[in-house]
Amino acid sequence: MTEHRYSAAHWGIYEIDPDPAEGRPKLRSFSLDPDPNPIGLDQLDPSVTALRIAQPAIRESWLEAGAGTNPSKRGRERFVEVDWETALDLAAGEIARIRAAHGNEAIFGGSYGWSSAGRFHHAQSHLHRFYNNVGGYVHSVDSYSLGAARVLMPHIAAGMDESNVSHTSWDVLAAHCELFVSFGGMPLKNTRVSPGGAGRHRARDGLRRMREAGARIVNISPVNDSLEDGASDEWIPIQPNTDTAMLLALAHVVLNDSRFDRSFLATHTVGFDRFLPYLTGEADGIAKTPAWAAGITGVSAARIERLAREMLGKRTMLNIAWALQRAAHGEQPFWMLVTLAAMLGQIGLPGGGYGLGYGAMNTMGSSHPRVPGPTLPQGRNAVAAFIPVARFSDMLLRPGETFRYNGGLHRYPDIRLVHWAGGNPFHHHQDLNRLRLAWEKPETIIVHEQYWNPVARHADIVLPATISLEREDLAFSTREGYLIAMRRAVAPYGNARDDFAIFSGLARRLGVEPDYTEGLDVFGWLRRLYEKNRMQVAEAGIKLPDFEEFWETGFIDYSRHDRPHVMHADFRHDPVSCPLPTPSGKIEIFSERIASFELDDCPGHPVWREPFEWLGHAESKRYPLHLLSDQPVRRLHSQLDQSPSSRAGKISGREPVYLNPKDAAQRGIAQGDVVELFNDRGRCLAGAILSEAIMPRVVRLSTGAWFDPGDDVEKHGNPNTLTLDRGTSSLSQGCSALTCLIEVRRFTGSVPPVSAFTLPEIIVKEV
Ligand SMILES: Nc1nc2c(c(=O)[nH]1)N[C@H]1C(S)=C(S)[C@@H](COP(=O)(O)OP(=O)(O)OC[C@H]3O[C@@H](n4cnc5c(=O)[nH]c(N)nc54)[C@H](O)[C@@H]3O)O[C@H]1N2
Ligand SMILES: Nc1nc2c(c(=O)[nH]1)N[C@H]1C(S)=C(S)[C@@H](COP(=O)(O)OP(=O)(O)OC[C@H]3O[C@@H](n4cnc5c(=O)[nH]c(N)nc54)[C@H](O)[C@@H]3O)O[C@H]1N2
Ligand SMILES: [Mo]
Repeated sequence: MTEHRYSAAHWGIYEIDPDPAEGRPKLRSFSLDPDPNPIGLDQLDPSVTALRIAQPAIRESWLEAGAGTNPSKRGRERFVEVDWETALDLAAGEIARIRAAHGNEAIFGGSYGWSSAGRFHHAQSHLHRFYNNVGGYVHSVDSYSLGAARVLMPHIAAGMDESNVSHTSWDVLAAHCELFVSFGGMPLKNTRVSPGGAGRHRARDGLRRMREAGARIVNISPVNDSLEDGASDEWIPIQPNTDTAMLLALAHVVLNDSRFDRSFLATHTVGFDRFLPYLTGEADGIAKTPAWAAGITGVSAARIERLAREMLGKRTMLNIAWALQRAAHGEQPFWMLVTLAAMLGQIGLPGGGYGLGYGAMNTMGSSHPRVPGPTLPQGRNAVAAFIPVARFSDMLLRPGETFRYNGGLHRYPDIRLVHWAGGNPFHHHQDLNRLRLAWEKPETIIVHEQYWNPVARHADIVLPATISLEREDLAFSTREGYLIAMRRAVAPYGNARDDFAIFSGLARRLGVEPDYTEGLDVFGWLRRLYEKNRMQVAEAGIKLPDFEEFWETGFIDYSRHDRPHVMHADFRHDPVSCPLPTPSGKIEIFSERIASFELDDCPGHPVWREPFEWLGHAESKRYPLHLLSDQPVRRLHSQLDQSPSSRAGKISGREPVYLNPKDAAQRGIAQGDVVELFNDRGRCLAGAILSEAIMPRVVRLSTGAWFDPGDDVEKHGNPNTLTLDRGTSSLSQGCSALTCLIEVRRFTGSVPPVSAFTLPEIIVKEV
């Protein structure tokens, strides 16, 4: 019998070819995946491995002159390789020193990031578990993905963790949906991933089946290529960040249509009457009519009116991309989408209602059962101080200052030590020039990384971590249908260690190793996590094999328990016995709780507020283009940017920027030119692609090119050189990266070479 060997990544499941042809194992796509994702096939490519970190390394002047020396040289200085004993002694010594001198409140362990798939070797979980054993750490809440929605949605309908795994399944949509209207489209490129491991990629087929069954699909977005394969029947271009105005106008038409039926509002929602005077204009003198919205959105009044009337006559699913809440006042489009769906009265009906992110992950639309997965216990954090995750630079730059968050008033802690494992702030954070200044504040920065990427280069103590193909693990993602036995494919690179081993070494030095490891090795943990999960799954009525059998077989396939699913069906059927987890148990069109926070920038019902920057803004005279920094097609964030498939998409080695031909012509820019994107926050280079798929005055530069700062310009095309680092609102303090004005010009100087994929200078000490 051939042995089955699998590995999993966020982007899919891969089979490890046991018969290596080239001296290293080959990865194949999972044979049960109808639409496999090629992103992960390059994981062992020599060009990827060439950037691996082989040995612990210390920033030179930190090593020579001690913590806090020359912090402005972070990211610009040489490293000195040291052995593991030295590196762990130095790191543990710093942790002990900072704790003794300033307390655990001076340690930031928020460590946001996607890390790798695998429930045991999850880098952040280990970091949190380790620090919880030594007195705690300052943590972060929410995510860059869903900063505004995570805070808003529990007040008005249901939290995002619940929502993400309870979307109406594609089979139901195919059978019942007649009109699928998506704000921000349905970008298949994004459905390639699920956190923890995508199983069968289902969105392409889901869309196809819905179309074949006759549904009309409408894409409301500044870009038209978001419904691949020409799957949208209509593209309605809209000015970025103005969707709330369009949603209000759609609601205005619905309100005045004879078919408008208030019965669902009466039984399943609260607060419509408090919102109504705002919608009609009685409250502020501005009726939110299609004519009003046309002036803001650029969508004609007639088009808005026609669409609203069509919604009233059809089984309609209203969908929204997460990107819309990653913007100034990002709560509003989500709140208004739910409000409009409630007015249409189809929430909880098959194929109708609302969706928050079909097109953000593979998860949405799954009909796989909802079973629990294995989780590594993290323990309890003794430190209460926290930040909303995207306020990281603010925290470092403004210790002691207060910030508002979800109705509370909090204070930024004074951070001396930053410890990161499994995330890349020089990928995910906004306004990277500002981050670089903030990054000078801590005395010590410890980073566990696999690759010499921007965050490793900006650290003081660099600890090399293994990749998932070098370890054994369990992969699971809710409603992805699988539990995977992840097998080791290759030996660790150089002297890289698992994060578990690294933290065990630190725990030993700090006297807490038995608490941290509980005396178990990797297989001891895998067995324990599996057995606990097996019991939980048994409670859900599904019997799993014992660990040995599971490990031999390679995976558990839950798909024989698949069932069609309709979001909010129970609530619709009986709102009293199946209430929503909101204060009223109903959908809150007016939220007493949010109103009680008395926030100027987020009142008690959905409103249109001008974004901090947008095409209707006075500032757009200086910076006349709106920058969309969306998720990249060819990689996950910054992961595998050095791979052949990511590099194949570059132009003169730089990330492509999409421009409308009209905007390009005005600026004398031709296809393939190296261009410079700039605003007051920064400048970066990129390679121009001219495309009618992007509306005039909008440009698109995807995230993920490894940050490559030159003397005065970022050379590689990282959009966070330009983005705005400001909280979405004082309710949620989310990331507002999608609110960003810029200008573009042809680059005329001599083009500096990209250095992102060149190793930093490393001093190798003879042992
Ligand atoms: N402008 C703009 N910015 C954005 C966004 C946007 O839309 N526009 N989107 C935001 C969103 S939604 C997100 S989620 C963030 C993503 O931001 P991140 O999640 O921080 O980005 P990744 O590139 O996935 O970073 C993961 C890092 O972990 C490392 N890693 C992987 N596995 C392991 C491991 O096992 N151990 C250790 N020690 N390290 C490991 C990888 O090498 C990589 O450097 O970006 C945000 N930033
Ligand atoms: N291949 C790949 N897939 C990924 C990721 C990745 O890095 N690579 N990242 C994953 C992660 S962490 C997340 S959180 C999700 C994110 O999922 P999303 O946030 O939904 O993804 P984006 O690609 O940023 O944006 C989706 C679409 O919204 C459009 N859009 C932007 N602003 C506006 C606006 O103001 N109005 C309208 N109407 N449309 C707008 C964008 O142009 C884009 O087409 O994707 C996940 N999927
Ligand atoms: Mo995300």
